[in-house]
Amino acid sequence: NTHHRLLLTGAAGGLGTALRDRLKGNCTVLRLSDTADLGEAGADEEIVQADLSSAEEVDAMVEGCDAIVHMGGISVEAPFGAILQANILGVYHLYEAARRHGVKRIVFASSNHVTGFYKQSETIHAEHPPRPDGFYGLSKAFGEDLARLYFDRHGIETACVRIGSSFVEPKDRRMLATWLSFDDLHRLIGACLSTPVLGHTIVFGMSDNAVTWWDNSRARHIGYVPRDSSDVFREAVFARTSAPDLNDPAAIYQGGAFVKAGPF
Ligand code: NAI
Ligand code: 15L
Repeated sequence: NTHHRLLLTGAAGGLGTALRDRLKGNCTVLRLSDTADLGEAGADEEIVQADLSSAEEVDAMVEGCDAIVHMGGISVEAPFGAILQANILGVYHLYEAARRHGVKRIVFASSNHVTGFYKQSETIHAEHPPRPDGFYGLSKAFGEDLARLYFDRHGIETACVRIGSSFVEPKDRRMLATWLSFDDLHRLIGACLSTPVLGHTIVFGMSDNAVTWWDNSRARHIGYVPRDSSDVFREAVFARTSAPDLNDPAAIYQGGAFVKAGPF
């Protein structure tokens, strides 16, 4: 176990649900939080309901934890007011609580939509400037910068994991490049939690896919080695989808359909 009490926010969501069992091996006690129902606390689990937009609730959620996996928040494009509350204020409240309570390491679920306006014909790495494809991606870019401030000033280490597409299987041709299996997500988080020196690091959350737009060579110190690949789904995905219209922005840009979502 790398940590005693590990907090998982967004625990009722798609990835939170996938991580709930998997993260038990990474801690003694797993504290689960969300606004949505989390059912009964299992063995070695604690449940703390909290709205990320409330500083008080977030403070109580964080107290007593020694590391955080922050999955909570709005996970798709949405009106700015909603993003402001859940993602922008939410991540600020989280880091303020972490600072007050001495939490020293955080894994932040960032997103590939921080760089959604790079082209699918480009390979980018962590030091390319952000090119968010909407308010959602912009809120994740804010979270990454906020995490950098709290590292530089307070020594709180963060892995900003720019998750590609983490689902049971890749749903379309774009996701052949962006897919991250749940097991690789867990491997990546485990590596972020246990590497001796994390610092403030940006890493793309992807499996070992043959087609990729992202270069993780600047995050070698994390020690993440993916074991899954979208390649095994390639034939089936090609068979059930048609060739993309190359004039469609969703086929041109890495963010896919997110580059066209909104305005609200
Ligand atoms: P999800 O939408 O299924 O789960 C997000 C959870 O956050 C939900 O259970 C929701 O109730 C909770 N939440 C929303 N607003 C909240 C608030 N104000 N206070 C407390 N809880 C709140 O999303 P998913 O797919 O599980 O993603 C988890 C994280 O990973 C998100 O931060 C998302 O942006 C990020 N991510 C996910 C990707 C994916 O492929 N699944 C890709 C890129 C990023
Ligand atoms: C995301 O950031 C979303 O949370 C997720 O629902 C997917 O749409 C993913 O990106 C993607 O780009 O496929």
